[in-house]
Amino acid sequence: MRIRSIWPALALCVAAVFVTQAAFGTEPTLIDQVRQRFSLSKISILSGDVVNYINHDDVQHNIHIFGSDGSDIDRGLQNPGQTIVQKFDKIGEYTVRCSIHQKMKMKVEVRA
Ligand SMILES: [Cu+2]
Repeated sequence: MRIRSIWPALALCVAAVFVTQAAFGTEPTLIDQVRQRFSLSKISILSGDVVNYINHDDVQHNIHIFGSDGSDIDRGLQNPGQTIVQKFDKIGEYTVRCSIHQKMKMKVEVRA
């Protein structure tokens, strides 16, 4: 009797995981900052998707995003070990740069 009563609780847990995944959508895209480079030079994501920029270097970086629509988002200084979580809502082409290291550059295509 006792063992049987655990199944409804387990089913609820599994259901909760699925509901949580549906609420938060897809997993974030991970971009590593290593040896003063972005791990990918170009990505294509859907509007509303999230990109996590993870600083694996022992120096500060910066995430500065320039949109083809003229938008300009500067996320400020990023310390070693710090992750910057950036959501891309608007469809378009973006260039992501580090204002400290000029060679750090990547493209983000955001589509519907
Ligand atoms: Cu940098």
